[in-house]
Amino acid sequence: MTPQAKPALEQPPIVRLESVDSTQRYASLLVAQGAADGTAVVAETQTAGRGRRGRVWRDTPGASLLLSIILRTSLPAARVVTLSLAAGVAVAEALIAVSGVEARLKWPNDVLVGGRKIAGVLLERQSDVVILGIGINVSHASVPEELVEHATSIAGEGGRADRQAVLATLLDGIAGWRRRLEREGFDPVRARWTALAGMLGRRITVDGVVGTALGLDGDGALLMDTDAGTTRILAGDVALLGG
Ligand code: BT5
Repeated sequence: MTPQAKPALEQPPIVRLESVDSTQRYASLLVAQGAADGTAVVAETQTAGRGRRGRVWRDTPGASLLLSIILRTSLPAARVVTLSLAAGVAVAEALIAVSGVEARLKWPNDVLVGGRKIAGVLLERQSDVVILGIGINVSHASVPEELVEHATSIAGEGGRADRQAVLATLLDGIAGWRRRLEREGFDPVRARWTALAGMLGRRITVDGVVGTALGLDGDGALLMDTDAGTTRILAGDVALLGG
């Protein structure tokens, strides 16, 4: 007789949907129904995918990885935003490990390959629960026609476009980085984020302010060297300038 396999640790549920307006909205309904910590909602397509600041996240059915994860975190409210940086790290690591593409991070929550966006992260809160939304462009069709200059996909970068493998690695990565954040604070995430950042030392503008990206402070804010000295950016949209 072969020895008994160890009982598998209980995995949080994954809810799989064909089409939904937004996995974020669907997840918020599950939160209201008491969904377990770590529950993930994964959809083949969204009819009203959300970006930040009221923007839209686009997809083509079956071509993208679209998910929301419910996190009942023990982090204090002021620290919750660091979860989106941890999620960016987990996305970049999954893309590098599974797909073999050179994923790099752009503050606050973009994942880029060769300067083009391959994935986005959206953190929303529902009272003390966090709903972390992630969209990853997997096959060529996932990139909207009008965004081809600014967006790319795993397949477009010649990577291994295996959605299930990326999803499994990503869910493990998020669970792991979330645990570290809760137990050890932001420093390990900040170190890994910095190592994967593709923008530090570059000239950038953030909502009209021009300067050089320096790094993250202990709260996850972006530090920027500007004419007025070191400036802390808490929220905004970064554009990389040439050079
Ligand atoms: C984000 O917003 O990058 C966060 C995107 C999160 C999407 C996921 S999908 C699963 C879950 N359910 C949801 O409803 N949302 C989450 P932001 O930084 O605001 O970027 C949005 C901008 O990226 C848009 O205004 C477009 O310019 C661009 N964009 C839209 N679709 C894109 C795509 N597929 N690939 C690359 N860029 C895209």
